[in-house]
Amino acid sequence: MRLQVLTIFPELFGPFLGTSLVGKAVEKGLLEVRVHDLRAYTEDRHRSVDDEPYGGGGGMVMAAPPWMRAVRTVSAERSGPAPWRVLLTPQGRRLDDAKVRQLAGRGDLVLLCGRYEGIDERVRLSVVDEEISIGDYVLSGGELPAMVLIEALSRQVPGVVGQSRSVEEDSFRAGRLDHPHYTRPPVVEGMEVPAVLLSGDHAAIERWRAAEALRATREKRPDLLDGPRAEAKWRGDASGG
Ligand code: 4HQ
Repeated sequence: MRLQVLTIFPELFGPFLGTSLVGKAVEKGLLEVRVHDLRAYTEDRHRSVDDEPYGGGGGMVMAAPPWMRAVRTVSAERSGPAPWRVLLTPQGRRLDDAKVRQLAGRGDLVLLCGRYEGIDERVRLSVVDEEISIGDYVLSGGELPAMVLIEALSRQVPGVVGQSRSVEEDSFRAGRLDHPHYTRPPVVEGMEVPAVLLSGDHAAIERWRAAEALRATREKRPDLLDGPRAEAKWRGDASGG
């Protein structure tokens, strides 16, 4: 999978793209990420990317021309199908597991990371295919949302997540939360590991984990178990996400 990022803070991505599972995916060539400095697409002496909002009010708005040039340039760099262009914004559809998988299947992506009060609306109208939000809170830029998306996408790329923990087993894939985990030491401040996990009875361990996953979901995220989407999922409908 190939991702391109447009930002005025490309330096934010360095350590992230070189570390842990994402770092390994990039190293192995399973994931290709190119980070572009939006300022490279400005044409004035000061390389300015923002301006005052029409209609007045506080804050600054990112001007359209550098974005238009940047998105069109990086989108046309390779022959073949045009990349899918995603704007990170609280106005977008909330990211979830189904959306991550859908985006992972779209092939190349261009991620637009805005700053300030946002980007001139005409950028969205002309060079954005989809708006994505990582949640209902306000950040100062789209860079962290882009990293959230990149990390989630990387886990969908075949070969990135080792066989020790299959992507198919992942929490949410099954529409429920994960079961609790334990490791050594056997006693921590008086709290013991559930005996079944030490029993060596793998069938019993699987039953316990399934029951605990269901219990945790009922207790912490009942919304995952009820409603039309969850019902469709248990029936195995495509619409169930
Ligand atoms: N932003 N999910 C970029 C967000 C956000 C979010 C705020 C995006 C500021 C300029 N993006 N603008 N939440 O809070 O994606």
